[in-house]
Amino acid sequence: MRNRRRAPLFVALALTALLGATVGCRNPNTKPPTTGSTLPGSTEVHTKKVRYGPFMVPNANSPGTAPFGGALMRLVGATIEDGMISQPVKDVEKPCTNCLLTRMQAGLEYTDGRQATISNGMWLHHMVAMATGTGKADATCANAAMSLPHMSFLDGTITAKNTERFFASGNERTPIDLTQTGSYGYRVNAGDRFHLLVELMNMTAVDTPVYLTVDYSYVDGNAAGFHTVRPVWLDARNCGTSEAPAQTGQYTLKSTPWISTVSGTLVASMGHLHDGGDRLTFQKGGSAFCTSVASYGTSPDYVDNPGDMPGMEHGGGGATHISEMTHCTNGSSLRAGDSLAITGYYDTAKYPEMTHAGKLHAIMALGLLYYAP
Ligand SMILES: [Cu+2]
Repeated sequence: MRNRRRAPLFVALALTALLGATVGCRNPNTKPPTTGSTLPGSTEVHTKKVRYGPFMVPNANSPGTAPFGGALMRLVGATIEDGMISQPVKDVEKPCTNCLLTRMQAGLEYTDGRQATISNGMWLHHMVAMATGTGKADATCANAAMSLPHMSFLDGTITAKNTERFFASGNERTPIDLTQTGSYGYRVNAGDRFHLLVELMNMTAVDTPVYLTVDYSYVDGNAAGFHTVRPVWLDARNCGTSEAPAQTGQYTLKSTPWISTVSGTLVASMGHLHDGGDRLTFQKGGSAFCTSVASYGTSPDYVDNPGDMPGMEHGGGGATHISEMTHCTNGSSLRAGDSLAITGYYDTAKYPEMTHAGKLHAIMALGLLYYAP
């Protein structure tokens, strides 16, 4: 059980292997699928799945792998548990350039393309996608004294002032669809750089290579009638690891309000909680405009294999985990001076929290909101 791969090999793999996979277009009457843009101004929607990795996730009995043996994480009070990998990967593949991303959804795949899910012992614990480029700045961390998500790349050219967190996923794999209330997309310019924070967990007894995937939909950057959105990351533990200590019973976690400096339209939002979480609300000026509700075990992929790893305490015995978080479409207006915030609601009588080594697993309460200036 102790034959885990060493970190340097892994880092080399992670940094070099960035592979594109399937590409398609939704409109059947057009040219063969392409990853590039079509005619300038075209509203044709392209889809592309990008596979990132492979990431070798150590078996459940082996120490987790993280940069510098987890020293950076310990420095900020976080820990890397057995059977986990936590990996910043900079300059990863973009699905397109001079385009607008209209939909994104993360996934996890074995090297043969099969889906890797809780039911077979693999967790897409977290992924965060970040973009560096002209006009990019992290709304809620750009003015913070330090921002760990940005610093973790150990690259002075990646800062919260020029790099923004624009997409994220937990294991529930909530899709972001920016076209539900209108023609919106997240802009990707030719010079932009994409980076990922990847955290994966293995509950099996075997070191397992997997790819993180993102299914992107996009249109040309000048698509007629389309507007650009900006992301706002609202987090009860913002600019750090996002992790907070778990409590028991009914309790809430709140973010620091973000005061908008722009006016526009609220387009979409979705929350992320850990097991034990019931719902997450987004507030504008103190009143909720979106409730992102957690559902548990709505598909067999989110139910532990009853036979998994006795002694692994993350679940086991057929426990259910968060399988969906509601995605909100908003449409209401945003004005300069408005304050935006989130509140995460936990209820451990309703939904058990996960434990590890006899202790409650850290929890999160964060929401990602998109507005069109
Ligand atoms: Cu999380």
